[in-house]
Amino acid sequence: MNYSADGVSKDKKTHGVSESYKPSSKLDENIEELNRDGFVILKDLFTKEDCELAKKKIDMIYKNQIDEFGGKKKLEYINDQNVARALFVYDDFFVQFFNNKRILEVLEKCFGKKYILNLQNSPINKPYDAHYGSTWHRDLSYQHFVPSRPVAINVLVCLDSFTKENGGTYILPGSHKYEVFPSESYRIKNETQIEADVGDAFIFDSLLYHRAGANNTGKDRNLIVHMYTLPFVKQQVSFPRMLNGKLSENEELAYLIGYDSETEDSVINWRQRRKKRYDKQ
Ligand SMILES: O=C(O)CCC(=O)C(=O)O
Ligand SMILES: [Fe+2]
Repeated sequence: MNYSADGVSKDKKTHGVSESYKPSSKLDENIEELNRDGFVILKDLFTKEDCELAKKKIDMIYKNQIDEFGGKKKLEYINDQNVARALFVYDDFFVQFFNNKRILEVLEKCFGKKYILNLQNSPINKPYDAHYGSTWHRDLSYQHFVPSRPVAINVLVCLDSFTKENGGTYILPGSHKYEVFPSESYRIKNETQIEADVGDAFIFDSLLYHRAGANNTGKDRNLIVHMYTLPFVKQQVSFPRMLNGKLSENEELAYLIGYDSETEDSVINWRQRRKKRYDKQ
């Protein structure tokens, strides 16, 4: 934008402003929102059919995980009921949700080329019921530093629409930029509820304070929660060790799953991995 001598821009929308951000694509606009407000919503990434099928499959995976752990009571004992974890390890149908081109292009703008999937879980937001996500938190628990660039980014895929009635996620916009959790009066004044449609992705900086809303409908609110991180952050569970070589054929997907950022068991193994990289060059 050009400025006249008195600093008034040609379109007369600013004066005294000599620096402004100029997005050159829709993607740049998304990144601007994500950086400044800490969140952005991408519309229509997944079909209704795939979202419906995902819900059925999540139900089956969750039942399987209840059995794995020895029953529902035991999950309740550790306060981990109503969440299915590591979905794509149980069914590779779920790869498409974290390996989506439009999501990855946002992530690459934020992280550069090197980042991994840290988790893929599905909390099942039951009517009139709270879970670990219903109180204010950051997805990097206990962290109070704020980095100059994102270390972790969440992508929530809406399998049901997020509405005021069914408890769409509440956020505190811009809170990823501040170390300390704000006061109650600030929270009440500034909390904003996310509304989105089936198939949308709600993307936010993992340091943004958020909570699930109260579900006051008779139906579950389903979603898939992803967190992606720079590779030095440990995964919630080790996908490479769970998969044991599965899904490692495609190099980019393998990197995303974390095959290249595991801690090695020995110096020999560490050097073998490094050798493979040199062999390729
Ligand atoms: O259910 C939601 O809207 C948010 C869930 C959440 O914050 C989490 O799983 O960490
Ligand atoms: Fe969360």
